Amino acid sequence: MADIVLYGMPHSNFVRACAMTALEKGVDYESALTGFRDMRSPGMLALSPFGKVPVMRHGDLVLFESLAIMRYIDLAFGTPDALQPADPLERIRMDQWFNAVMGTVDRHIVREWALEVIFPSGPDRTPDAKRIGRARKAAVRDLAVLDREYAGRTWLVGDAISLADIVLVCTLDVLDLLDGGDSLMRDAPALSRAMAVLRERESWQRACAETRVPNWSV
Ligand SMILES: N[C@@H](CCC(=O)N[C@@H](CS)C(=O)NCC(=O)O)C(=O)O
Repeated sequence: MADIVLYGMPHSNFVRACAMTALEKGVDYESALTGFRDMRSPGMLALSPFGKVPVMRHGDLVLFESLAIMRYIDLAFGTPDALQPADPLERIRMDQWFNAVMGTVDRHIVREWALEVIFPSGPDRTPDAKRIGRARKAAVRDLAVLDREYAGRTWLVGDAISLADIVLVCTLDVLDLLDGGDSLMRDAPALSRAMAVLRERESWQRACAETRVPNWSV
């Protein structure tokens, strides 16, 4: 029997971030992958009252919100807190960057750009080009910020991989699926180098293999 169950859509950047965290910690997880339609089912709402994924179950414990899940996995398995800086101030900086990825980078790249392509809001169900244009411009600014932060370093915070790097690589990977998205990374050499290091990790490669879907039209 697997150690934990992870619920979520296979292509969700946050679900993948939880899967990658589990793989970093050597945790055996079962994927209870679900589609958009199942998200509001009574069974899912009982686990996740806001109707969002990821959700994690470990025995009787059920958690929603990626940061809580990833922190829990990091605390409960293997060497506790190995994916978070030991220094308290550095740990606060990790939270800062995690929340910036969750609230800003994800909003521009995933919510306002990728989801506009998948669920077009324009007339005749075509993507709203203006909305996408604004999101793209905002994403360029976000990448410039991240590029400055990674300059001369491998990890966003401290001297080892942390939960902030993990959520970031899972979020920026969405760019590869967007028309013209991958070219944005060309102007961000330090960020590109850091993402390449993360993509070499076995945890990344296995998380992708276990969570990638061939197209997004679920
Ligand atoms: N802050 C939440 C965000 C979760 C979230 O937005 N998940 C998306 C999938 S990536 C979702 O459930 N979307 C469905 C919806 O909002 O109805 C977390 O970290 O778990």
